[in-house]
Amino acid sequence: MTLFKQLLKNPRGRDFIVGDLHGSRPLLEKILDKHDFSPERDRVIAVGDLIDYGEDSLGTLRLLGEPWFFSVAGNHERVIANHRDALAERQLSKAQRADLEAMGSAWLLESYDKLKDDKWDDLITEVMNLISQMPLMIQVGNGPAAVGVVHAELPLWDWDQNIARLERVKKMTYWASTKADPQLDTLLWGRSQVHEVLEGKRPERSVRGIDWVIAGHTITGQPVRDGNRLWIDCGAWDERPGRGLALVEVGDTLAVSAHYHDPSVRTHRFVRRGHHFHSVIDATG
Ligand SMILES: [Mn+2]
Repeated sequence: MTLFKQLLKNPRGRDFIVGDLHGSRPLLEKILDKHDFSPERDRVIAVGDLIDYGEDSLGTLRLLGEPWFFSVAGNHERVIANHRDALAERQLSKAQRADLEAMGSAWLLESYDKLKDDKWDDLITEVMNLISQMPLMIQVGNGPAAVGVVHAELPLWDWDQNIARLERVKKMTYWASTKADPQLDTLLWGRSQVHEVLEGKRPERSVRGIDWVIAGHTITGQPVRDGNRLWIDCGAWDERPGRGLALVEVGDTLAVSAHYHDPSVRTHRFVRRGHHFHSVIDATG
């Protein structure tokens, strides 16, 4: 098993790509209801960071057990894995605990402190089993209409070259290791591309060999597009107005709806024909 996962085109229903959930399973369920989501036919692909900050990290991570739910890993899942041995043995150092606290992992630390050994064993085993099945890149569909999903950003400007690099590392090895891997860390931690886009520094750039690349990781007030790259972390766990969960329906057009806590909804539709994009806002409020 490698860190790349391909999902064949969904013959029966729709595919939705959702932004960083950070424990926001209840909000996801509410928004999926609004889109008449069918667990028998439709699928959800998440951009990672299922855990930390929000109200139900464990419940959100457990979505990975649903046949309709898929996710790439984010840096928050990676940090838990970095401390897996110390967590399992209940031997966290002060520095390790501080690292987890800074990541918003109070949900896990509370159980670490409170649970009896057998219950803690069950919990940390379940958490690590779920995290260790997560890939770092997902491709939905194949051919020129395929859509790529990654947590932060791609280090190489060719989709297949990024896959080739990932495929050198076995999934089991990656999740068992606690060493940083600079070649792969950009996928989980990188912000330089989205910052460049927000600062308007460069002409638009696209990733070759894929129709769209969808990522999260950096909270923006609304989804940000540059070339065929789209960042959709609108801060679902943060209940203030102007934050919310973005959901992308994959189809001939890319329908991107940002559901704010206000609770307004803004929908953009992106049509890609050659190098021309048309963004149509078709609903506000
Ligand atoms: Mn992140």
